[in-house]
Amino acid sequence: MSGPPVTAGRAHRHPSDPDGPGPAVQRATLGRVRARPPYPRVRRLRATVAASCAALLFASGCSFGEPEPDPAGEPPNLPTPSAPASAGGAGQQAVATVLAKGLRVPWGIAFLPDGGALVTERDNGRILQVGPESGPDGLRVRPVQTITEVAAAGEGGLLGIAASPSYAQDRTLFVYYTAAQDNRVARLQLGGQPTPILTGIPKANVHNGGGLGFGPDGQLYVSTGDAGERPSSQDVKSLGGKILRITPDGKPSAGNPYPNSPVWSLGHRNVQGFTWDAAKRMYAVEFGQNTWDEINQITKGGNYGWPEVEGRAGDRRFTDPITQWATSDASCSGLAATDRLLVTGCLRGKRLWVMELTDTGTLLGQPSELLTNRYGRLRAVAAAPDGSLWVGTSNHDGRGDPAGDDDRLLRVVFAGDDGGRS
Ligand SMILES: [Ca+2]
Repeated sequence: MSGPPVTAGRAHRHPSDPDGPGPAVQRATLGRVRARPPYPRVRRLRATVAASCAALLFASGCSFGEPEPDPAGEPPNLPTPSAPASAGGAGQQAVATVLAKGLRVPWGIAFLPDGGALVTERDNGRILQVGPESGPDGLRVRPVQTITEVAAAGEGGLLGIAASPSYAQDRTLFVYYTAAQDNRVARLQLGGQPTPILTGIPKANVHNGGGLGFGPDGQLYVSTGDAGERPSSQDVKSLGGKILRITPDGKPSAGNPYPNSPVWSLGHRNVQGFTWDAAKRMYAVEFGQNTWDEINQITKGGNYGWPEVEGRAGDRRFTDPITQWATSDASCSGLAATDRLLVTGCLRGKRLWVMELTDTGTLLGQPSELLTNRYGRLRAVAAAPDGSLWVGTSNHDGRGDPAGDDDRLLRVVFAGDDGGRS
């Protein structure tokens, strides 16, 4: 089937962007990127010059992008594009296509071996299966389970979701949610009851953390917030304001920095997103108070300063962020890595920030922004098995200005200037 009629840049323009970029393309600045094997078209990106040197041509997303070949997993089964999916010409390109519409505060995304994904909805506690089959509006969206223990309020609700690294065999999922008394992590198989494996994470109307994901070491990482109790972030005995590392049974992982403790790093205010790069370095995005939002490289036992400091402090007791933004430009939630790029989705900033990593895990050049004000508030960001990024809007979260088809799931593909020809 074909995608909807293409009026690029209009049909999906967010109301907050009445005088946004022209109908076809949006220009943004991004590091020069090129495709390289084994992903001959767009999958792997490699920086060749500093991040601020090249213009990136951004095509808005009303047509459906052609799925890219994927040696590692099945790509989404998207409709055939009815028009070129990306703007032509020289220079680097990123293309956004709308994968799904009509969601409500999509928060976590976990890809499954069949190329589809499970997506949590924060406020109604539902788990949606998105794809791999397509429907009239993109990928088919089907509610598959509601977590009835979820007590959604404020920033709390059904938050992160992670699939077991051996999901194809064990069909096991992990979810992070706000319950009546706490935030907790539970294990479940679809259709079954969730079994809590880690409870007692502080909850509040704000700063509930919620990130969940398996690291390259096979351990389950959990990011929490201070739940408004600032001192908890520096208290090793509290689960608040931490990144935790546990086994799939909820026990502290072997090799954690504190004996019999799930704490992996501390001094966090509110971390909702984290990821690992190709060199297995961990990064997390952090909401600041009212000055600096941070990207931190996370190390075992690292202390990231909250509430003593915010942003770069040069205080030897604490680890400084690798980059920071004013909260008005950022307030970012999801974080994903694709090859050398680190991408975070921002709520108040209504954009993606794209960072290019060096071999040592520092930033090359300055972060670049994409999609600014185009889709409203952005939250979930996840790297799909086909090398694209999935991005969820968050315009129904009570702080946004929803468009008729919000919330949306987007697919973002970065392409080199030799994309499709190398
Ligand atoms: Ca900090």
